Amino acid sequence: PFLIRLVTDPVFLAGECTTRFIDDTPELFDFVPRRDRATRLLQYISEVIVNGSPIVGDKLPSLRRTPVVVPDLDECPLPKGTRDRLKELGVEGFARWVKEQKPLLWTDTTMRDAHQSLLATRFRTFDLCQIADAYARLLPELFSIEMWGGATFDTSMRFLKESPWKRLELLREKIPNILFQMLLRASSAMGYANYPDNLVELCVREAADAGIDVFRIFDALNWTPNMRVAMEAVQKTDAICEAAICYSGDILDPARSKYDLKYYVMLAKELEQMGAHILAIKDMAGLCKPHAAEMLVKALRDEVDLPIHFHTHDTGGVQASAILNAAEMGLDIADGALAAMSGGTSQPNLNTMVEGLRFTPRASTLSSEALDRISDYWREAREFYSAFESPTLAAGADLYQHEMPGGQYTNLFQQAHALGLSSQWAKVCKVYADVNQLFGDIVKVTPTSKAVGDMALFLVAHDMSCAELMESDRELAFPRSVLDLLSGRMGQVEGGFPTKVRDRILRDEKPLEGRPGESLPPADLNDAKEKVAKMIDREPTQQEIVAYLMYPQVFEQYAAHWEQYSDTSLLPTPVFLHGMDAGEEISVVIEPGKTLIIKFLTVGDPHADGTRSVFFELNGHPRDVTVHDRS
Ligand code: BTN
Ligand code: 3PY
Ligand code: ZN
Repeated sequence: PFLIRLVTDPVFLAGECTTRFIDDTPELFDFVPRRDRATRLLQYISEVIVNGSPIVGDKLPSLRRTPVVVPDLDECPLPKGTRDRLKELGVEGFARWVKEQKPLLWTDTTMRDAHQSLLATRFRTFDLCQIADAYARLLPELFSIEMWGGATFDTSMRFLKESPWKRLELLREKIPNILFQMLLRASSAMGYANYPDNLVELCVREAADAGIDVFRIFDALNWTPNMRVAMEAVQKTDAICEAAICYSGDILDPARSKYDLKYYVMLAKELEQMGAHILAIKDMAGLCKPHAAEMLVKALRDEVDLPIHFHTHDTGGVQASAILNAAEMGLDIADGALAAMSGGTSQPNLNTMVEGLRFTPRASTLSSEALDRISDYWREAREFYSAFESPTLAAGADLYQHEMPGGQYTNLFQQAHALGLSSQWAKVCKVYADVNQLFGDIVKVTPTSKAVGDMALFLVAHDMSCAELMESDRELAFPRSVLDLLSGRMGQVEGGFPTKVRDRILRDEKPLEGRPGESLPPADLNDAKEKVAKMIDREPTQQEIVAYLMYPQVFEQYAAHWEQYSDTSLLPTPVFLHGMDAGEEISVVIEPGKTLIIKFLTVGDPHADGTRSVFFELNGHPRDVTVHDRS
């Protein structure tokens, strides 16, 4: 039987074998031979051709199937950038350098927040890497590239079946000269719940080792005790600790006194005391109006010694003004997204803001030509993801009532749509605002925004108002996120949640006292290591252990996908999402020097057992794959 298995082993047949073939292929001696990468990739492509991809579902096909041509920059030297400067000056010296700069400095969020807010975080490493070299060579004056954290960690494994760590490694290789920035949800790290302190520390250490230079840390309730563990962990590395105040309410409105100017100044001073190197204003919902931004930056300039970095979303359409006004008041760094990925729930347009400041004292040395050239790439690559675009969904002035974060706005609409509630979208927004008041007017950003959104959908689906909820004592199965929020598992709010509301929702459950991280048992790293080893059949890396501990089920499914299909992140995006057209041919580099030429021929008629054969040419040789037709 060994000989028979050998001559039918696909690696052997595909000519992929080397002289170490027998040593490297112990599974030949198992009764179920493990299939080689080419076969597993063909299996994946066949599944998508016959049954469609689960992440696309019944969404419309992409606008684009052909690869995007990228600029050839071989002749272009690799200039020194902010990362070289950080290495040269150290963190403190670098922060001083930032403050001394006349030009407004810029962070490009296209690789993280922009696609998180516009395309449900679906951009794949494959497409990010294509343009990475152009960033390194053409935009060395950028302050930083935000390319990690937030929802990318979860989404890359859950939907894209690719490793967030590998993304960081590949981009780092291609862009050695510009600072890389990530968004860290303080004690929730890259997740939706508070994690044990040792796991938060490990996340930070691994991310810094893998190449993150700037950690933007926020707590979803602006509760500073919940930021300390993450901040101190960053301070133990060579990376920059950028601590964020999350902006809520309206400092211009005297009637909204909970989040007034004094509140933000106090918070900023506290973060400075806690050792922040940079202060971020994180305006996740785009509420910090042009004159509010001016007032806030001016006050913070006067009261705090740190460089100030402003992040906003253009959901309401007027936020470029907020940035330009803040620049007048001495803002040091601003976030924007490249033109083709800007606007709406994403960041304001970096290309036109840079041009808007040309010939002023805050003018940047960034090349507008380079920005436009790279934006052209994003415009074309975005067409691969048209299945994930939201319908036109402009916010009205009600944005300032419901205060929904940019990343959540399109997402919650999709969730409402899935529940058959999209025709009641205005009501969902109204109830979202009511729920916020019911909970005591809280800061809403991941994960607290998710709790408010889940509660709003829950109430609309039950056709119930906040008042009716409070009047009735009917037992209801509230969303998990709502229970987590009101029980204190996401951290505490200054002054606590309104007692009546908390009791109505938690009933007999006793809320948590103090900081959740204090009462959570430490993550058991050895146990995790053993479990992951079983899933992936080898000794796991620390990065894989972190991924598993943050998202146990997602990681398990991700590992199962790899076992079944190998590394599908190597496939071009249209193939990954939508399969191939008959007659189409692609080449897939599975490792340096090893390329698969895959040509899809046709799908056969169904067999009696419900399977179909899918016919390919692989490196010129006929191959067929059997899949169950579930369509
Ligand atoms: C924010 O609150 O500022 C951003 C919200 C991020 C939403 C992410 S996208 C994927 C995941 N699914 C959700 O429903 N929420 C998160
Ligand atoms: C995230 O946590 O992912 C955010 O973008 C918050 O604004
Ligand atoms: Zn954001």
